[in-house]
Amino acid sequence: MLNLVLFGPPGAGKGTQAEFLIKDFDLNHISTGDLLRSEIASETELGLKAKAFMDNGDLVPDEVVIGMIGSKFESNKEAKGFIFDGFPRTVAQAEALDQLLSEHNTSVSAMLSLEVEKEELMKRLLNRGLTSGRSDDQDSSIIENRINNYNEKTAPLKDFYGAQSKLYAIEGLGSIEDIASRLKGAIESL
Ligand code: B4P
Repeated sequence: MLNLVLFGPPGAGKGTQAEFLIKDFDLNHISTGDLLRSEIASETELGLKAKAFMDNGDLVPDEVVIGMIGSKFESNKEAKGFIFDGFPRTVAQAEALDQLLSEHNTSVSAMLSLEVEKEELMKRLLNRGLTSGRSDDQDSSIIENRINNYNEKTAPLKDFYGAQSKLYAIEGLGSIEDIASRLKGAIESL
C-alpha cells in the first residue's frame, strides 16, 4: 500500500497537487480540510465544534480530527493507497496515523513537503479568498495565525518523518504542472 503524507504550510499547494496524484497513482484522497468543511456545511455536531477553530485560523483539536480520519480510513481500507492531505498537522496526529496504519499492517511510505515562503503563501491565500468564499482566506491576520500555527505545531513533523528517513522536500514555487512532475518523480523514486 502506498501511503503518502502531502505536507506544507497553508497555501503550499497540497489540495491542488493532490488532484494530480490521485489520478496518476490511483490513490484515495483524504483531506482533513475538505472533510471538516463538509461537516460544517452539513451542520453536524463535529462541524459545529470545528467551525470556530477554523474561522480563527486555529487547528481543530486532535481528538476531533483523529476520530474523523479513523472512520474515513476504515470505510476505504480496500484502496491501493492513500494521500493524506493536511493530515497529520501535530505530532499527536502523526502518532495516531502510525497506530492506525500499523493496525492494518501498513505504514507511511513518504512525507512530501511542499516548500513555499510566507510572502507567496499570503499572496496565494488572499487571492483564493477573493473567489472561494472561505472566511479563513479573506483576512491577512487570520492567514498569519494559520502560518504561525503551522510553524509552531506542524513544522516539527519534518523532524518526526526525517528521523524515519521518510521526508522528501519539494520546491513548491513554479507552475502547478512543474510541481506536479517534481512530486511524481519523488514518488517514482520510492
Ligand atoms: P486546509 O483545507 O488543509 O487548508 P490549506 O492548508 O489552506 O489548503 P491547501 O494547502 O490544500 O490549499 P492549496 O495550497 O492547494 O485546512 C483548513 C483549516 O482546516 C486549517 O486552518 C485548520 O483549521 C483545519 N484543519 C485541517 N486539517 C486539520 C488537521 N489535521 N488538524 C487540525 N485542524 C485541521 O491552495 C492555495 C491556493 O494556492 C489556491 O488558490 C491554489 O490555486 C493556489 N496555488 C496552488 N499551487 C500554486 C502554484 N504553484 N502557484 C500559484 N498558486 C498556486
